[in-house]
Amino acid sequence: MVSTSARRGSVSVALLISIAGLKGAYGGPWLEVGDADELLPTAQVTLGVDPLTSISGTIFTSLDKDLYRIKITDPATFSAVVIAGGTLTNSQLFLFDSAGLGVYANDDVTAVDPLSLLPAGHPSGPSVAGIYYLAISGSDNDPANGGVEIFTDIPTGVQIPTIALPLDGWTPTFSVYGGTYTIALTGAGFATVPEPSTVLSAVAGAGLLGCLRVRRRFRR
Ligand SMILES: [Ca+2]
Ligand SMILES: [Ca+2]
Ligand SMILES: [Ca+2]
Repeated sequence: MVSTSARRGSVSVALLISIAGLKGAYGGPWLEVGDADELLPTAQVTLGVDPLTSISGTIFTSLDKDLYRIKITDPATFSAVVIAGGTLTNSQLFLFDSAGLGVYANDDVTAVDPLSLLPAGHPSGPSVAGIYYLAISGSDNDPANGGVEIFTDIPTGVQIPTIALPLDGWTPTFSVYGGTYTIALTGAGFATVPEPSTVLSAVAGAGLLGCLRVRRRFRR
């Protein structure tokens, strides 16, 4: 005979496994779906349960740029870095606020490091939590407003905005760089979180399944 505490244990384990499964399905990385667009109204919206730990995708052609709608959950620890291993060898990262105004950007980390870093705790970094847009391109496709570049186009280190106008296009520069990338993130979340009812009903469904399994075992 199965004791009450053993039954409770089985149900708890079933629930924990269900919740862990849901987290795996929704939380963690975001993988580019098709090709992310490059302008605010059509930016790719990340969807999932926080935290958002990375974004992976591909710069398909010399003119491709990818713009993602994300959330910054903790401005103090927010950071974004293109990690080694992708085939996009000369990346650029740009962060915009919810209105499309430039926050900060980076082409290369150092003169000898072709990857890009938006560091945590930078004075020009984000100061409030909320919706932001994160863009990646191959050097030297740069974001612009009315054809004027939004950031200081310095080759290394953090770039700051030079105009307070929103992203409405990109410089028509032909980049020789393309390939796959992964941007590791801290302090970030998904732009859109699934309705709690969806998650709860999935958890409740899994929990009910666990209970039924226990009951079946109990009857044996
Ligand atoms: Ca792309
Ligand atoms: Ca794109
Ligand atoms: Ca640039």
